Amino acid sequence: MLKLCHSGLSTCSKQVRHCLKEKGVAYESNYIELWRYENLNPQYLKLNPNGVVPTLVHDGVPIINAFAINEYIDDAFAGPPLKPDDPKDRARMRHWTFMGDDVHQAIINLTYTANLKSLVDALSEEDKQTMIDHTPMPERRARWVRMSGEGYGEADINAALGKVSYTVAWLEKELANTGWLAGPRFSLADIYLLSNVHRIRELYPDQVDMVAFPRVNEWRDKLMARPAAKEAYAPGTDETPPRPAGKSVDGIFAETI
Ligand SMILES: N[C@@H](CCC(=O)N[C@@H](CS)C(=O)NCC(=O)O)C(=O)O
Repeated sequence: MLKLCHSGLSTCSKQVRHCLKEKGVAYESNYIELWRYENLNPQYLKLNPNGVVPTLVHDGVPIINAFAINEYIDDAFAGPPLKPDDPKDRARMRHWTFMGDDVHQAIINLTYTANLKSLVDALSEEDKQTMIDHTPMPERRARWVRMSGEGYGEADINAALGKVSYTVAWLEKELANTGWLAGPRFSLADIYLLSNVHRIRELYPDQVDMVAFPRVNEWRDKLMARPAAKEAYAPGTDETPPRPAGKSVDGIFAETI
């Protein structure tokens, strides 16, 4: 009835897993292995034409885009409310999701450079082209073209880090108000930004330095201590058993999910 198509490492998948676990909603896990390009499988593209994770499928209806999914979960299921009551706080919650999406673009470039470039370099030229041809979103296709060639250079990395600094500094200021991002209690805004801060801390810990950003660190620690976050962020969360390696990208497209 409720199926989540997601990937363990993906920041956006963590947001939805975290939300489902905060609400106490059970779901079937359908693990989409990004490093094997299962997100570009024609069967999956029918559910999510952008070819990204996550996708929630409820009663056969696909719901896409992590924040839209989380609002849907909060609206459709019982459990603790995860949206603020006050409309001004709701607007703030949505503002933070836009901030989260913005910084996520920078984080993708940092993640690709740190974690993915060597995997792309290992693909055959044919597989690289298959990837490019099958990536539906123009900006993602451009990223694959870039990653198949020289990748991101110093200027790109500095630009991405500039966006990260801007966002973290604003978070530090915002958290002076209530200790949460949108009003007097924990909300979907906290879930959304946590995954981005978590990734920044993994890749560039200096960007969220304890001394310069004490509130961001305190907020992150208190969120990560929540049982739902512990489950959602645990390595290998909800993964289906590993599939055999060594197939070409085209071979993977032929499989159903
Ligand atoms: N917020 C958007 C972004 C989704 C997104 O960027 N997902 C990443 C993982 S965090 C992905 O699937 N990347 C695969 C790719 O770009 O090829 C959404 O939820 O639809």
